Amino acid sequence: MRECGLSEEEVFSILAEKKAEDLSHCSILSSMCTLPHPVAVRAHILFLETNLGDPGLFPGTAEIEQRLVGLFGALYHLPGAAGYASSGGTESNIQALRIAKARRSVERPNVVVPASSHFSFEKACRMLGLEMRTAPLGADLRMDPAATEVLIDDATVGLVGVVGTTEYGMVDPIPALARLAEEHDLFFHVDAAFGGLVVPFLPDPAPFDFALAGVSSIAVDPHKMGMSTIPAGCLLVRDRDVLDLLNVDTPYLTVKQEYTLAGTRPGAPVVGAWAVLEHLGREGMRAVVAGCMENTRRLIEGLEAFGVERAATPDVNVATFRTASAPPGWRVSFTRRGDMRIVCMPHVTGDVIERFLVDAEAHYV
Ligand code: 0PR
Repeated sequence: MRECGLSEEEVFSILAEKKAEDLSHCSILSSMCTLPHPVAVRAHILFLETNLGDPGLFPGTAEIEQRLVGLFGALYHLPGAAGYASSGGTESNIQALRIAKARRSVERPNVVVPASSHFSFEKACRMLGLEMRTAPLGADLRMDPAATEVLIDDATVGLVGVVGTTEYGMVDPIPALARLAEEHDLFFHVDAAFGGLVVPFLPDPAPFDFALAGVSSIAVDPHKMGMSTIPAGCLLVRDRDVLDLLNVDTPYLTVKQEYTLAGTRPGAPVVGAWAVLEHLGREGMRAVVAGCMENTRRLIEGLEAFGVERAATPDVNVATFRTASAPPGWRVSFTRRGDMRIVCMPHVTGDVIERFLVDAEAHYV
């Protein structure tokens, strides 16, 4: 650290230079994050210094966090659902598996996750000493319930299904998995980090939420399709008591116990997330999702017209293609199987897709 500080202008000139090195969202087709909605930015700035880790000091912010939980509870057909705002899908998934492990004491516990699950489950299992059993997918790239059941035994404490898989944008057969969870008394966590703010707004939404009796918890990330500022996730649980399994004493805070993973927790993105969803309402979210799905279809049809085959017909706005090369100048990603992957986030507008298709024609045809 410097002995004598730089002037504010000097600091900001360095920052401006570094910011200019970052990619602009105009060319980013590989991200599940997007430009924050202006309403999120405004709310975020207003609550910059708030800390949900000591909620008694920020009761107004804490109230908005609980309203966000209430909003998701209502959206997921359980208005009384409990939960809290996390830093994103990774934390929500870790916490869900902590609950699954704490709920049943068995020797050498295991959890069953789909082969398509996000790598956060591997982190969670390593941290928690859980054996991770990977259930194969069917030809449709969705978790196969029959092949899943084979992996369940007396030491299985948790089951995971995904709504909007990271790589191919598929929705697992949650009703069949929920039945399995009930039959085997498993904690069933639905990772809807991405799809939780897509599927409810589709014209014919697949059932995945608390309306299914076997669903125990749901992860959803406002900092993905919710257009909030980063970091904003949310973990919802059917039964409030399971959160208490994670409690530790916090004697000198304004609350005497906490079940969250992080201690200090930013209020700003949480308030931003709530503000956007309140502002847009279901109607606004349906319009955002319809636009993203339309762009996904347009992209798939456009590339197929150039002879680039789709790798899947996705349930959400993730388009994948059987090609290992992308038109220059665009930031796309590639799946573990080597397919090109484009996430049609809100910043990937119709104009962006058309510009991409012009470059794609020159590249592939
Ligand atoms: N669950 C699912 C289904 C996810 O897709 C992700 C992240 C997570 C959990 C974990 O969420 P957090 O990263 O918020 O903890 N999916 C994206 C991915 O790993 C995240 C991402 C976003 C990656 C933007 C790159 C990027 O530029 O691909």
